[in-house]
Amino acid sequence: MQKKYFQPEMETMPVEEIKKIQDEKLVKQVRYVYENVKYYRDLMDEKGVSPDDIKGTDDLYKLPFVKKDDLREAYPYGLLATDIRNCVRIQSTSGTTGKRVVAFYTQNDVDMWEDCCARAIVAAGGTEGDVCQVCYGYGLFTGGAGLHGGSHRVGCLTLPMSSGNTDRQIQFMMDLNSTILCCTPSYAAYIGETLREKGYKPEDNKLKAGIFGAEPWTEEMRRDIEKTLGIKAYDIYGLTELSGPGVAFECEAQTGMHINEDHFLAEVINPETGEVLPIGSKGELVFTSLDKEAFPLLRYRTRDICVLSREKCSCGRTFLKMTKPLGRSDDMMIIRGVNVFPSQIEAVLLNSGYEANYQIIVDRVNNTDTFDINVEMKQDDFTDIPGAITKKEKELQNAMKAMLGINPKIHLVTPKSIERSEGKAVRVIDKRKRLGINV
Ligand code: DLL
Repeated sequence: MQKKYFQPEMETMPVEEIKKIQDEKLVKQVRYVYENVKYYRDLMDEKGVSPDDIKGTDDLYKLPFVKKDDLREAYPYGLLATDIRNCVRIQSTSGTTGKRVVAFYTQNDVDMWEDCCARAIVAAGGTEGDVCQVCYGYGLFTGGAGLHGGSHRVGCLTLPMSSGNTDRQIQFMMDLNSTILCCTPSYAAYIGETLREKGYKPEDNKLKAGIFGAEPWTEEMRRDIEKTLGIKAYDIYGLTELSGPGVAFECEAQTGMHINEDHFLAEVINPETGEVLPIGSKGELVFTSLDKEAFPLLRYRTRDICVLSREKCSCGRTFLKMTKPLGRSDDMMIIRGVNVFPSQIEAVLLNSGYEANYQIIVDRVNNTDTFDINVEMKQDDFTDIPGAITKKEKELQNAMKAMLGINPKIHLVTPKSIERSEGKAVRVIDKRKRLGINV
């Protein structure tokens, strides 16, 4: 049966009631964190704030911020709030200079996360009659696991494809009549293009909706994907630290993503000063989890820049809306859906005996991100033995792949050929900006 909401009692709750629930949950979550996580206790003690000072969401500003660096410092167990025996899952994302962010989940945490993804699927028109093809990566990345769990909850027939092997994706899509496609927008565009090349028209597939996120994309790209696949394309946002996809999701209005406010409390701050900005201002998105058990986060700085809105939505949902991320307040790049920091690349170069003279060039060609790194050889490495440089490039590529999880194209260039800068070195040239992508 077609449902409009997965959990209507929460998703359409009057705003004053949402605030009341958030007030109550925040008080509990802060006390829980203070009592169970030494790292937080120390941060709060240092700031002179105790759980008694937090009587509701209006007191949120009193709490210290937490950043990715804190997660790194506390790796792997430092922010765990429960006995490891209560945890049933970890997921992970790449972090700066090799240390990954590892997020832990109890069964309740997984249930909450999957509910959030189920809300997104139902908002995109999903029902138990749908065939949901999940081609986000499965494994440590949260995309596959999150949408997979959500699809089960809705009762869709779930195709756990993971990413890649486009011919097989298309074969299953056609033979098993997939109606919902979940993947990164660039992969959706690539699938669309491949279908077209194979001679399929949009009406030849049974797809009706796509749930696309994990990387920046534009309205132009949305229109393009909708046209080539003959679907409605919905945005979905999330981050591993908070659970994964489903922190926010788009509804039929396609005008921003509803934040699952009964689980995640959102603020926007000035990234320079930390000052909390009024709703409607552009700033860095900060999240506080409200009912997580294993890996709760208080005032976590996402580094994603966006604008929040409390305007009434035509879909009937009352949850706050966020715009697409409009950029980042740090230097993280998202390449083929994978988070990459220049510092990781630099670490590999230095560990492999190169100097920090390099340039990263990212572009999007035929809807796929290209990723090239020019690296200067040292004078002694310069050789004209045939194949020697190609061999070194391959070695460096393997080291990069091991660190980043994706394969850049390495170009060893002659010493002193990368332009030196007198100010801040221009390490990254992201040509995707020309496509209007908010990198
Ligand atoms: O990308 C979780 C996810 C999976 C979201 C599948 C949506 C779909 P991480 O790998 O931890 O988690 O990366 C989180 O990706 O801080 C944003 O910068 C970016 N991001 C996520 N969703 C979107 C989106 C997953 N819809 C980081 N638009 C976040 C733009 C997004 N950027």
